[in-house]
Amino acid sequence: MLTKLNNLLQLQFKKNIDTCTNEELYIALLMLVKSLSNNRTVTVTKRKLYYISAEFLIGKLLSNNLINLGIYDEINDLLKKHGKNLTDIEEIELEPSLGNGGLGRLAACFLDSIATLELSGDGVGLNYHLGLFKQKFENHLQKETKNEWIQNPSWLNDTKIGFDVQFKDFTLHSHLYDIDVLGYNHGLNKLHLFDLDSVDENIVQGDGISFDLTDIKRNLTLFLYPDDSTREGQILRIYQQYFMVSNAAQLILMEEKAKGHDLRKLHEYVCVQINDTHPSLVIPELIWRLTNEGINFDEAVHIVTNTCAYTNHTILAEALEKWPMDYLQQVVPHLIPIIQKLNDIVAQKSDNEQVQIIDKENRVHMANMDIHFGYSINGVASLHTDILKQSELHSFYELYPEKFNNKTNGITFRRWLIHCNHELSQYITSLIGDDFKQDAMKLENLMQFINDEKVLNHLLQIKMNSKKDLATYLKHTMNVTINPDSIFDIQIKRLHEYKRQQMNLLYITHLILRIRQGYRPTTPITFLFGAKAAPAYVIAKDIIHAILCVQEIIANDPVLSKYIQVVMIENYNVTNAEKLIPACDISEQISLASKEASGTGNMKMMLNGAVTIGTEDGANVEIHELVGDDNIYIFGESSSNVINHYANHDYNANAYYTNDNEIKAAVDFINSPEMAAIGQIDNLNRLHHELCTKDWFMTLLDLKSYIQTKDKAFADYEDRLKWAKMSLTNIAKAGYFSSDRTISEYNHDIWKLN
Ligand code: GL4
Repeated sequence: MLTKLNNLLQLQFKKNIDTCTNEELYIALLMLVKSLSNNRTVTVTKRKLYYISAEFLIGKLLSNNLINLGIYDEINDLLKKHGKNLTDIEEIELEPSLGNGGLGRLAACFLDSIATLELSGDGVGLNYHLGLFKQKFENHLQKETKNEWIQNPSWLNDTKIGFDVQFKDFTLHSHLYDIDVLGYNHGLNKLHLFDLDSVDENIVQGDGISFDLTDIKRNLTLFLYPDDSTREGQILRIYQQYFMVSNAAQLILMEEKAKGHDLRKLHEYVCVQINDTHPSLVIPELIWRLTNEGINFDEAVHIVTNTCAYTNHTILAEALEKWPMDYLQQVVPHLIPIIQKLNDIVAQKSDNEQVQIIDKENRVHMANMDIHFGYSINGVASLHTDILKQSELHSFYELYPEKFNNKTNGITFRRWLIHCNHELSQYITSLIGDDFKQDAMKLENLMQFINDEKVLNHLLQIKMNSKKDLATYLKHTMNVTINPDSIFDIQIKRLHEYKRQQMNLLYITHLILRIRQGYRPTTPITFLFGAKAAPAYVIAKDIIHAILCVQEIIANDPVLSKYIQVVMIENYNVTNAEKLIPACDISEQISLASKEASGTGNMKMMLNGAVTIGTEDGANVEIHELVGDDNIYIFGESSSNVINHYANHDYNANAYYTNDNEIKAAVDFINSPEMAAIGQIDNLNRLHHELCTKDWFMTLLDLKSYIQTKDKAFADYEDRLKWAKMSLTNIAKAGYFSSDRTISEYNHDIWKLN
């Protein structure tokens, strides 16, 4: 390996491993990985999957690729011998933030597992020139700046392939870049990212994120999810979505023709997974293209319906896309007659308004089209799927019970254990061997050590080391100092009211008031938050503002700061998630029951030995079942009660606020003079008003039981051995959440690739 590396360094830079810089070494390692992946053969199965997604939150690729090639340790040792450090070299790589959160990260974990299980399945998406915005804090407010990630050289391979994509006013020629997806020890697939040469990063104003929304030729693949609060913004999204799916359809048909397959049997050879509704236009697009190939409409509909499958990731109405017909008319008029015919087919089947594709306001419901003209619809955790069947999509379930199925999400253990927590992974190997790397259920074997004090103490020591590593990292990147001897209570996820970061904040304001009355936590607590708020989501940004103000109040107070600290991590992303997750003691999963479809951060933290405090929501329900009552902190109203509150309109935030002094005091802290002295009173007032008048996601409903449960968790933490047992149990039971399990289920029930 040393010779190979030195040869590359010699060829590129006329240097060797001892004389090169870290930048040069990074490039040489990238080239080494690429040449080793070239030695693998692309996986082939009878049927091929195309996983179409607007997001692939792949994270940095160097270390993961080294792991999956089986050469991580060898390279690591080799570098050490020559005075280099892989961690420093990893810093050279910029993170491709081509996703928003869980949905995009799930797609990335899935690609890893699809390749590892040696299934033929490629990802198809867009090559956004700028990733999800970079978050900065200025005056306790979130500021968004552009997030560049494409380096030269990069993991992108220029395929020189491109297709004409026809829009109403012009035709654009795409340009396809591929990223190799390496499975663990074997398997090679592709992530296809379509781009447009005329896109121009210079149209972005300053270092911000605004640009001319109407200049499609120059903005089409510039940003993921451009602001859609205006008509122009929404139309740009339709342009992006159509560009993505038209390219996908053309790629599929090109590959099928090259294989000599009969397009009338497309469904026997191809499966398209529609990840959320962004790729839904692939249905009319494929029908259009098949009819252009001489296949009649009804047969084309039959073929496409047996090719496409849809995953629903949320019951939040805001995420279920409905495009006004006149917007579609402006971008893709050639698809309108097809969508209308599909709508007619549905109207003949049922007169129930809820299941129509085109509604009375002439809007096209993308999810409805997916369910009628796809052969499978799945939810992403068992509770979520039940809610889809019983309430959200009940009318569809009555029509097509056989199409509905559950696929509880999973995470790749290569990235979320082996890569991000080397010490824990090696220790597990020393205890139970390394079979768990292939078969995650083997982690159960750790349960034999549940009463072994030596093992339990060792686990506590590993956690302490990860906390120290995080402290060093935060010192280095943000210049903040945190105390590894404190309890690390971590909430990391997109900022959204349903996820209830504001409830965590209210626990903290409540605690501030208690400490001022003389209460003293036994062990200090560090509350860590990581979250980006959508740039147009006002209340979410107010919540960030309030957290940052509380952070400062505590830091400036000599008494409070002895016992508690709040740190809002700037620019939460995959890279810093990899540092935060191993260091977590308490994993905050406190969404309003019924609203978090699954969550995957909950799985990552469990796998790394954190104990969850959570509501019975999403995959928390399954975590609870696996670890049992004694190894998780569950609180709050059940999803069925919450659903009833919405149905009956009987939740009254103001009653909770006025009738309970503790709640009132915690909420009133938000716009207190003390907070106003640091922050912006308008923002603080707005948040305060929202909480005690509307509180759409029922924070105050669960606040009391949250406070009690959290107090209990902090008290339990004092019994270190008891805590270590809980931690061990969580690790041991996490095997179910391997994305290898999830993908085997998708393959067995939906894709049937081999
Ligand atoms: C999400 C859900 O909110 C999240 O619970 C789930 O884990 C994820 C992947 O299935 O999908 N839905 C949307 S939209 N964004 C998400 O992160």
